[in-house]
Amino acid sequence: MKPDLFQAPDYYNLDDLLTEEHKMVRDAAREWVKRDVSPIIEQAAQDAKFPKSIIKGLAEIGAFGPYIPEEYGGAGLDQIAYGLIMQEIERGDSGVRSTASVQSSLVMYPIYKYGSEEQKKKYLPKLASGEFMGCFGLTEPDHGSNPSGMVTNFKDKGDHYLLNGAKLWISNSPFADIAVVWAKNEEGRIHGLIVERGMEGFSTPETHNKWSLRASATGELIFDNVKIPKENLLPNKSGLGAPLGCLDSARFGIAWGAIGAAMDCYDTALRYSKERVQFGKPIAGFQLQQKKLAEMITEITKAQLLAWRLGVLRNEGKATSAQISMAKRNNVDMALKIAREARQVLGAMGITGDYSIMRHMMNLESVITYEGTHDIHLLITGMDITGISAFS
Ligand code: TGC
Ligand code: FAD
Repeated sequence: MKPDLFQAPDYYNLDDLLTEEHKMVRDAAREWVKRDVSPIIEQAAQDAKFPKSIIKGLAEIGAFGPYIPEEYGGAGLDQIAYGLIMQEIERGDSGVRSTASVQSSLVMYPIYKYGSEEQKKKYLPKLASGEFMGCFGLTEPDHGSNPSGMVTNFKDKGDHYLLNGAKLWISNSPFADIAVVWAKNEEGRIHGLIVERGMEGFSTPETHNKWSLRASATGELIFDNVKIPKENLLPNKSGLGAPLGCLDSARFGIAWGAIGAAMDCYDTALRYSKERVQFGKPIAGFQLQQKKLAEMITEITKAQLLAWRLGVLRNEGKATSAQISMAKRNNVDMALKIAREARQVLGAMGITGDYSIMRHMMNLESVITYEGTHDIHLLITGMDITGISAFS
């Protein structure tokens, strides 16, 4: 891959809306991505290998539990700082951001929000430092968009629970030390359970042949009569609202992260178009290329404003799940469209691994599907504004 010359676009002076702490956190993440992610990420994606070497750096920039209080090892930051970290990481690669999203919002968040004090003390500091890595098991082979139909279940056996079932498409599963798993009890009520690697009957086969998120490890979670100690049940919330609450936090991070991928594609296309000469002048001088670039920066700016406002609402505890859905849907779609346009600006060079655009484009095909598909988020908005569910 060519040297990382990224310059962040800020067309509406959004930096003026950020605090000094926001900028400090953002710049540290940006610097780390340039130094430790950009030089290795293309090869990792080509090899379809999660680069474990980045775990330490992710912990150091506060990407594991940015908003978890410091007493549990988190960085104690606000939601905008969390969003900015996700933006910078995804500027490097969506798969790297996935690892951070899962660890923070889908593993640390449920333990922090729904866990006992003992669970918080036992797991959160180790997850924040990267000593433990986690994954989140909601999706099943036959239940993706409709998680309430899940069949993974546990039975009360007196001094322990017995867990059976399977989860599919689980980020980080092949190397995770713990899994937060959603399963039904004998009454059909959904609960979260902490499953630890090494428990008998628990396996995590890797899913291969992905053309997307190749630098992120994806796999299954298989439970064959796994004995779960009773103290591993998350005691403070049950029902589908518990996992969906975690998704709110992760989807918010994705709404910011997608901006990072879009900014990288735009910046790369802008630079290339000024350097590439055809018909005796830089292609940036042709109206058709300017249209592409002008529309990209317009869409990025709108997405930045949406994410920032959502961050303010989250900080005030006022953001609704439907508002988060709108931002996730809009910003990922925006980023994917920009990646496709930006790739064309580079002509043939755009399909090579010398530039990041094609990798972003393929990654975003997963991002538009996971954490609720593009269409599911539209239906969430539809339900919110009409009061009528069109899901079933
Ligand atoms: P529905 O009847 O609407 O709701 C059931 C209960 O949940 C409550 N609720 C929420 N609570 C918190 N946050 C939200 N976002 C919530 N949305 C709904 C709701 O109030 C209700 O509570 P209660 O007390 O009345 O029971 O549920 P439904 O079965 O009709 O489904 C609704 C639907 C389709 C929107 C939902 O299930 C959905 O979002 N489906 C998409 C599934 C999804 O996003 N899966 C993601 C898996 S994890 C993942 O992809 C990680 S990728 C990680 C990475 O690598 O970055
Ligand atoms: P389906 O639900 O089968 O949907 C197929 C199509 O039908 C979609 O276009 C969908 O929008 C549409 N559709 C479904 N229902 C309706 C409806 N009511 N109305 C209209 N259209 C509808 N899950 C986890 O639990 N943990 C993870 O860590 C995780 N990581 C992932 C990593 C990757 C790389 C990927 C690709 C997925 C990951 N997922 C994870 C799973 C992800 O959340 C699901 O893929 C997603 O929720 C969609 O489920 P599905 O793939 O089964 O699609």
